[in-house]
Amino acid sequence: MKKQNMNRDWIATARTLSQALPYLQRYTGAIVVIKLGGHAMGSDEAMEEFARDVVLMQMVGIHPVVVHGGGPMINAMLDKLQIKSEFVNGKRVTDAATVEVVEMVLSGTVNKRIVQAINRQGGKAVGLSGKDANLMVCTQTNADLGFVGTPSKMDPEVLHDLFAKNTIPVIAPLGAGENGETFNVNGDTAAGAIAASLNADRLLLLTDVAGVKNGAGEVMTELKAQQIKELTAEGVIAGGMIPKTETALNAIEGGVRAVVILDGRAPNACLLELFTEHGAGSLIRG
Ligand code: X2W
Repeated sequence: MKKQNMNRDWIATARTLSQALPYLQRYTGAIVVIKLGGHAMGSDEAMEEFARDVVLMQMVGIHPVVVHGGGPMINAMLDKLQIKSEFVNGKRVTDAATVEVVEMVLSGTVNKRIVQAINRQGGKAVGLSGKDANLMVCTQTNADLGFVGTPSKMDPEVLHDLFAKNTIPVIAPLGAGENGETFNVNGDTAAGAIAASLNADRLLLLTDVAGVKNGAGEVMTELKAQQIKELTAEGVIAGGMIPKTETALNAIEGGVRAVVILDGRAPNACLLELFTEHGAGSLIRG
């Protein structure tokens, strides 16, 4: 690289850092819950970059919480074991054999991959599921879905303990039932319930789409909860976006300040959202 270009690069880097100051000040002490969906979990390099962003958030005074999915990874393991699986309204019909595989994949492989990636970037992550310390107790969602749970009683104390120790919680979306059952919880639903229990400042839903689109197919950068309701009634918000916007509305009603739906595959998506004027994806407020 020529010296002149290099100077320009460094000057731009310094300016970027300087311009981030108001955002850094705004988020000091803030709780930011990040939902990392299975479809947004890419290569090892992408995971490394995500982990670096999470560690950076913590270094500047944010309390990040990662809640993850892993639907595609569960599908791959069920295929290998020749267990058939189907979804009804975005939720996996989960029998006793399936829930065992779900827990093995989510609490095992997927959770530990994220924990390890964060620790390799110099952070201190601890993996847990909704079962740990009674974080997320569930009831059965409906009998036809089997062991699919709806969060019914949240106890986020363990998360506050981890914040006090500068430890980053990484949470698999499983919950215990009152009778000792293991429940499979949709990752977005779990992230929304956890964010609400913490009265989080932000819930970032990292997906594989750029955000909520209007009738013309353009991403809407800011929306009110009421607009979401109208766009859903008009059929503009449809399909796979509905569980995301429903999670956003529930989270906001539950006390989360704002929810952002954004493309987790975009480079440094979380930093772009939190630390620049530009933001990323669709910001939803009450
Ligand atoms: C999900 C849990 C994982 C998940 C499942 O079994 O696939 C239910 O459907 P993504 O990657 O975020 O979609 N649970 C009840 O939500 O993963």
